[in-house]
Amino acid sequence: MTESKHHSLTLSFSSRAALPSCPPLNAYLLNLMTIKRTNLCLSADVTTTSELLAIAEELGDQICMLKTHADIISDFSDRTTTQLKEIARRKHFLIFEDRKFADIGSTVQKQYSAGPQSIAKWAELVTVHVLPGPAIVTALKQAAAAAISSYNMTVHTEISSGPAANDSDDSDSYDDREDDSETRTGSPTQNLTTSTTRPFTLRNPSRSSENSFGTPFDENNAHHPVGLSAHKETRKQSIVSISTTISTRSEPLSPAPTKPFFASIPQPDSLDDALARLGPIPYLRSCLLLAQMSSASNLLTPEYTAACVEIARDNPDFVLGYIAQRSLNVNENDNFLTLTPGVKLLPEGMESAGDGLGQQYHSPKQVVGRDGADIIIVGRGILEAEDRAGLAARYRTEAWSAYEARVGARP
Ligand code: BMP
Repeated sequence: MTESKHHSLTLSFSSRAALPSCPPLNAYLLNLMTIKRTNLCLSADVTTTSELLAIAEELGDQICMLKTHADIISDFSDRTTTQLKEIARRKHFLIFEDRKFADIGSTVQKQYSAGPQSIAKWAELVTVHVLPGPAIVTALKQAAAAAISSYNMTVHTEISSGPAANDSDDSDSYDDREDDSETRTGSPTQNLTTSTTRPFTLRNPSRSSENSFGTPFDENNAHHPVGLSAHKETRKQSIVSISTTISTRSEPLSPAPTKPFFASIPQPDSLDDALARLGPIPYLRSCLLLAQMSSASNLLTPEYTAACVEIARDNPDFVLGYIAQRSLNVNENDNFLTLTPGVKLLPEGMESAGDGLGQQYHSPKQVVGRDGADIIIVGRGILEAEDRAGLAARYRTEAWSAYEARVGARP
């Protein structure tokens, strides 16, 4: 009797995105992959900002994700991430910092959000070892929420000035003063007793309102233009009340996508049209649990992997999936993504290969078709090639064909 396959192995990426329980970043990524027809993640293991940006620019159209190791970039700075994000926005790929957090909750929060890398600011995804226990995930989730609320906000400030509503304790209305001749600077909600003959004008209202809070009004001095007192005795008293309102409103720079946002466009007119409908990369954060490693004789035992799966199931709103060598979706509700490193185009008939440093490689067809990977992670197979774009295209085609064959999609 043949064992039936888990639905995540047979459903298309867009159908998985449309499942009601699929979190927004997962759904966005699955739809992005569908639109761009790529399940290739480039492992951009380069050591300078210029190399990183050049490779992102050159290969950005071919990938769904770019993986970084920020700590190997010798001139890493804010400029690195600002420019990388600009390329990611233009070429539509997620950024994934392969940080492999493995410390106590309090420390990983700082490693994630602070320091020269400030990863939470720029990487949609990070990798996590669950060795310290489940709190590493909940701590990062908390820090991610804090980062989203502090960085994904734009603050609109509106400043308005005008006569205060209850400014009627004098027979001289605001309009009545049209013939006043002094130019005055008001301060917020202050009653100015003046005796002037010139129109009352609020000079540079925005500056005034920003700067004058907390500045006590000195009736005899600061706001009285030179010569004002000379008129005091000759003109009637009038009360001027200026009210300055400063209101601020915060709203997300990038709102979370609402679902289902792809179901309605199964046959978009063009790539650009489909990407435009999908919308910009949402300001969301998730992590990937290192459940299995590609290196020979690693110590991630099956029990350890099973514990990872439990932690993922407890945090589906923050765990996008696994770094693993095969799909770990077993339960009915499992819809985690499987990202597999250790991938190389192998000569016909060759089952596996290594790099002499413990890395073990399998082909895109093996990992996607046979083992259920959703995304292949490829570094040196592309980076060390003469023709990087050509090799990226080959990895992309092989992995995408293996996916289509797996889900029974028409090419
Ligand atoms: P390459 O394709 O050049 O072997 O690079 C693989 C990349 O994936 C490296 O950046 C490595 O850190 C990462 N990686 C891996 O190889 N195996 C794992 O189990 C987990 C990883 O993150």
